[in-house]
Amino acid sequence: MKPIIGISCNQRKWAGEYYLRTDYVRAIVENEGAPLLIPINQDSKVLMDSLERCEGLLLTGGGDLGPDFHQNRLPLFLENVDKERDWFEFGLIKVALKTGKPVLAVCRGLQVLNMALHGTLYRDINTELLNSGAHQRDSIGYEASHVVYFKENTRLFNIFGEEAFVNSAHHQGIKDLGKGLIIGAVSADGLIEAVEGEEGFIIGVQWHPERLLHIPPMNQLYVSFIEACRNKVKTGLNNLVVGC
Ligand SMILES: [Mn+2]
Repeated sequence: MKPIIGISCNQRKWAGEYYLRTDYVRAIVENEGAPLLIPINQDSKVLMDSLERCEGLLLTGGGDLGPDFHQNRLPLFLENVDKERDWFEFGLIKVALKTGKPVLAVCRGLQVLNMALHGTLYRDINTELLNSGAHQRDSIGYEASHVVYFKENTRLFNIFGEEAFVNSAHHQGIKDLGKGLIIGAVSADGLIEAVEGEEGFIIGVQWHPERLLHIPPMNQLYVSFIEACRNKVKTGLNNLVVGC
């Protein structure tokens, strides 16, 4: 049996549609996982029952987390905010962490993961982080645009080695690291570009590896995630989640 990977979906509320970029499904299917798309909803029992059937959770990219999730409540610089999606994914990550399932969190997903473990975010790295460099250089994300440097003794270092060229399409980022997380990679300007759990398989990356699958380590990240799901690797961060 292939491990079932729950994937969080986005929505176009005005059109009455849920949607998901095809790259995520391709990255799971081509690496021996079975995707289960989870649409935005606020029913906590539905979230729990959906994830119970999954071996792991893939949190996807998207717009900015809304003002509910920022300590600095000024609404400036927030783009494509969807409050329903914020609370849906916050609910999903809480269930995944509480039940100890492997998590791969991409771009916005990394920010959701960090918030769920009591971390904080830059609302806008270009105004809040001096010399932050250009992280929005490539809005489509099929080409790498800046380097990240991996920390030794991490799962990410084992996959990527010392450094990698990554794509970048974000203007927010991690300010204070969440509890139970360690830094996996930083960019040249010092911004945290990847995190992982102190134990188990929890990985968050600020870039989009599923849009760079032709680069072997990017695909290997998905391979390792699906392997952890198949082996039911437990995380042990269950007592650190916000609202426990
Ligand atoms: Mn970046």
